[in-house]
Amino acid sequence: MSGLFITLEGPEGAGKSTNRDYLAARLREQGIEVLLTREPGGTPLAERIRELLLTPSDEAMAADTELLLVFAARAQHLAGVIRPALARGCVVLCDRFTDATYAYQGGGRGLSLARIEALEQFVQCDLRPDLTLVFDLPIEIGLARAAARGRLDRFEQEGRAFFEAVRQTYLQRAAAAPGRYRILNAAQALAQVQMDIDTLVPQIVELCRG
Ligand code: Z5A
Repeated sequence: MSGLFITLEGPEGAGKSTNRDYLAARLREQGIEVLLTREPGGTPLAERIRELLLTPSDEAMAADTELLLVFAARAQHLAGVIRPALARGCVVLCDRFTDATYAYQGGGRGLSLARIEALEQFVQCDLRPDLTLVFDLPIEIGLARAAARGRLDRFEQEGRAFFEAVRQTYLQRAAAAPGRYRILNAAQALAQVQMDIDTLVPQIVELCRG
């Protein structure tokens, strides 16, 4: 038995966490076993790495350090949570995964795609998401939502060009592999975004049962 690996991606404040919970509820109504998780994080050790990544510090973090920490957390998460859940036949709904590395460390920081691809292969072997939902919105709207929450984390302190590169990287990756990605307009009212998710639920149920 093997489960289904679904990732939710997008810039800050796009509604990934909110809609991950919503999608989980819709799938559970169909009798599907769902595991919710997030990156960076998802296990106690990976959550400690998340703290290192998100907490602003006087010592600037080198871009390569950031990349390696992201993949170190991912290796732990895969071993401890994602692979076991998929092996049990669960649908894993993961708030961010390696597309975020391409978007933030590749697009945002300008690290080479070849380096990210090499680490992706090393850490994940052949595991890739079955489906990726990209919650897309103009960065000003997302940053305003994130700012309304209070103190900004280390990434949220970046400038506009960084977030525009993040957004464009997501859109380019989705355009290059339309079979795996679904783009949702996350600038709409939440109720409308969730109606769009509702239209995806039958496809996801079919993938689970197929
Ligand atoms: N990162 C990385 O660099 N490389 C990697 O490989 C990975 C991650 C995996 C942590 O991610 C950081 O790690 C991230 C990239 C980096 N950058 N940052 N910061 P995170 O997922 O924890 O952080 P985030 O993207 O900032 O999460 P977020 O701001 O919580 O966004 P969200 O989950 O997409 O949104 P939300 O919490 O569901 O909603 C935010 C607010 O907007 C909330 O008050 C909602 O009620 C509201 N909301 C949501 N949807 C709507 C709509 N449609 N209308 C109005 N209001 C809405």
